[in-house]
Amino acid sequence: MERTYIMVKPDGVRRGLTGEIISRIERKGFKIVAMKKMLISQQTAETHYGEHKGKPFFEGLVRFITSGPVVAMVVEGPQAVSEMRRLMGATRPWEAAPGTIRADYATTVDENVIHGSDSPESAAREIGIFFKPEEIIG
Ligand code: YYY
Ligand code: MG
Repeated sequence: MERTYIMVKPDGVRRGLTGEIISRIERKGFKIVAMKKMLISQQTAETHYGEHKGKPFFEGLVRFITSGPVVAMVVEGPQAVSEMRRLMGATRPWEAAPGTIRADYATTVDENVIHGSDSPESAAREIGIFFKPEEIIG
């Protein structure tokens, strides 16, 4: 069993796509073991996206991810990290495979609806940023 950090980004929440995304995760057979709607602070956003600090899109990314509520989740299942990345599709929606969340619901890289951890190590780090251990109910 593996856990990953998934987040419906502010564009997805604004557009009313949260339910659709939750449905896809549940239909797949993965378990949502923690979930909350929240506003991310500037500082938390910079920590979460720390690997991108210094890149040209960093400031815009932090502004976007703090622009409205997100729905944060911990998703559990076999190969949850790579499987959720597969369900999400490529970062650039025009490169995402048809039927993936980003292919179906996004057109631009800066507003691509969903975040998912890119490795088990990132997942552990990101889950620790957004959830206390007691908020995760397996
Ligand atoms: O993990 P993933 O979200 O698929 O992509 P990352 O390369 O980690 O980039 C994080 C986030 O940054 C991406 O989802 C959108 C944004 N971004 C951007 O706005 N412009 C880029 N050229 C690259 C990434
Ligand atoms: Mg990433």
